[in-house]
Amino acid sequence: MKPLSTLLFSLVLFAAFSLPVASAQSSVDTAEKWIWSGNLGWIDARPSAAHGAIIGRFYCRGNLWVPNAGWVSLGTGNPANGYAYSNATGTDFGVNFAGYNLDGTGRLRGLAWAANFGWIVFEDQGNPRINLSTGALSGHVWSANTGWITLGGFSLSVATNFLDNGLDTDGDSIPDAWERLMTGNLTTLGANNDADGDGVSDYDEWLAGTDPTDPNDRLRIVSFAWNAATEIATIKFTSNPGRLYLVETSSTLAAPWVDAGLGWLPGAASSTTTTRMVDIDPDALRDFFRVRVALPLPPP
Ligand SMILES: [Ca+2]
Ligand SMILES: [Ca+2]
Ligand SMILES: [Ca+2]
Ligand SMILES: [Ca+2]
Repeated sequence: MKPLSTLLFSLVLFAAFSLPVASAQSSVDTAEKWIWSGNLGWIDARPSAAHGAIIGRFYCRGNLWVPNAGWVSLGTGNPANGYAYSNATGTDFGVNFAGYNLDGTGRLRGLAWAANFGWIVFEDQGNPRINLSTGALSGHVWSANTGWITLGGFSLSVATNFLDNGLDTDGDSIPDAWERLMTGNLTTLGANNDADGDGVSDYDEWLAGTDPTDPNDRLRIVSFAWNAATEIATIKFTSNPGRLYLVETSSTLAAPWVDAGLGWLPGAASSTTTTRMVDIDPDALRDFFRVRVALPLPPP
């Protein structure tokens, strides 16, 4: 029988050189995939399509590769509550997409695990974040053993091409994470359901980021006013900082709808409504307005 120390050494070697379990395709761009650590050097966020990082709309998974120090896991890919890692136990750890900053960037918060140098903390001081227009990551994360690690900001950068929606085990096209977050189960919401009876399907409420259990929350224009002298209209609509909106106009409800001039814009941070001003065509007998919504960085 081998002495215990030899067995332990073998196990450590095995852990250091074994590939982690492959998951879905990495979301990280093949060219913009580099993270910098003063002590570790360049870190590869997409060492391969199968083993690279997957940045999620709810939680992250996949891995980073440190040439000098091995694999870093962004999470188990299966948070216990279905939508966010608790980071309270060693089996329920990972990096979550945790809301939005005032500048509209998405917040990455939680714990990543490096087999060879321990926990990496995604926290408020370093403010690791995602630009929802470009997918670029920025900010810093902290490792007690190796110091600050920088996401972007140097000669090379790291960006995600999409935000992963995670599992859809019941096949209704509504991410299971959102179903569990909103209702605690997978059965209340369904592709052709309207659980709260507000006239907007559960699936469309997912796209709009509105509450599928609240009949008073749906995508709608809340108020509209216009100034005849300045020919400017003020339009206010329900919004979510995690969605993009396009105000469109038409002179007749039957005509093609066109961009009212603002382009796609994010929902206001820390608010359930967005207010914008648009020019009115002074020659038109009438103008109609509508608001469209889309998910930023949609999965391929
Ligand atoms: Ca589902
Ligand atoms: Ca469902
Ligand atoms: Ca509804
Ligand atoms: Ca609703």
